[in-house]
Amino acid sequence: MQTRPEIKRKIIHIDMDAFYASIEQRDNPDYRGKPIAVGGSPQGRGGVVATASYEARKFGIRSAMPSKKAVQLCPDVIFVRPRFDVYKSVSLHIREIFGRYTDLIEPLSLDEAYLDVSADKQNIGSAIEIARQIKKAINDELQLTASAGISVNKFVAKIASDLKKPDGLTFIGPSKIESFMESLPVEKFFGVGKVTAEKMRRMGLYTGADLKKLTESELTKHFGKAGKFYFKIVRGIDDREVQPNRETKSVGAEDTFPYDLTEVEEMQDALDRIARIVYDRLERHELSGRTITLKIKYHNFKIVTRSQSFTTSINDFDSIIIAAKKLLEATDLEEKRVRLLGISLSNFRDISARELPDQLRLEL
Ligand code: DCP
Ligand code: MG
Repeated sequence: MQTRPEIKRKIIHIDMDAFYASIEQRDNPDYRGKPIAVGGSPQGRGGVVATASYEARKFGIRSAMPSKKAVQLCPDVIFVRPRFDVYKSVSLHIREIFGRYTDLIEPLSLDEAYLDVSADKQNIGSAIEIARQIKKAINDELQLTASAGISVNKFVAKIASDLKKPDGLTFIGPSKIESFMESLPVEKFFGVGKVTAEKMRRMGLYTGADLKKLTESELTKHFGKAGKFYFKIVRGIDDREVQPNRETKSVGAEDTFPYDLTEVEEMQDALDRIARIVYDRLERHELSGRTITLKIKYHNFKIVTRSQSFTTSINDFDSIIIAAKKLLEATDLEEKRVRLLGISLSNFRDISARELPDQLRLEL
């Protein structure tokens, strides 16, 4: 049963701590207590780090950082090859644990999910107690730690789970939400990526309290549809329901041209515009994908798609445009007239261990 938004809900957001790295440290005693980076390579051949152990984070190593930089920060860092099949099975196990308390589970990635426990299966009633039990089960059954955020809506629960990592449990009750939102830096607001944050800073907007001074129409004027959301969220209002089975499969954008493109330079310019839209959407949805796909429709309506998969997920503009241009170069562009180009990202952190890294695929 889905609870109606106007009824006070109990939402838990669970996020595993240093997910890939903790699993590798659990399964290999040699890695325990040491700085490890999952993904990437010591030679720094263009690879990026998927995640780092907490020991490695002390040196400043972070997700999506080039391996080369990681080695500079910590020469002793140990690079570990990711084992997606293991991460996937741990993920299924934690979802099974969540399922003991509620069926309203919305996974965001392998290591993260929202739970609506307003009417929990065991009639425990207290969301804090349920979160405690979930954390204990994860610890007992998987020897891993998770952090939990508890509140009356998704937005606040998600921010809360990040506040006391690792092994944290943070409850933000209804009476504390507004002051909490006011003190929150704008970067933390859902959908505020680097570009929007910079724009906000230029406008003198640094915290929720600053955003709150603007009217709904002012916010919409400057930030479009997102402005409407900021207006509500800064007042602690987030009616988004926990949606079980909702899994975003891909995020992309495409463009049909007013005339067929024949010059490679024109196609590259078009890709640049499309990549910016894709980047913007990924940021807005806080997604990063391991597979990029280029779609080309020729003047005769024949469609070709080409994909490349990476060992770690990407979500930055440079990686998207570089990969898209490479895929375009790899197609036969001689004498081709192109009507449409599209770029999409898929295989979000979540999915498929089956894909081989750097594999090039041609589908006709
Ligand atoms: N991941 C990835 N590429 C990224 C970010 C993350 O492949 N750019 C993978 C590795 C992470 C997992 O997704 O282990 C979960 O991502 P989180 O952002 O939750 O990061 P961690 O769980 O590693 O650390 P934290 O304790 O901060 O949640
Ligand atoms: Mg995590």
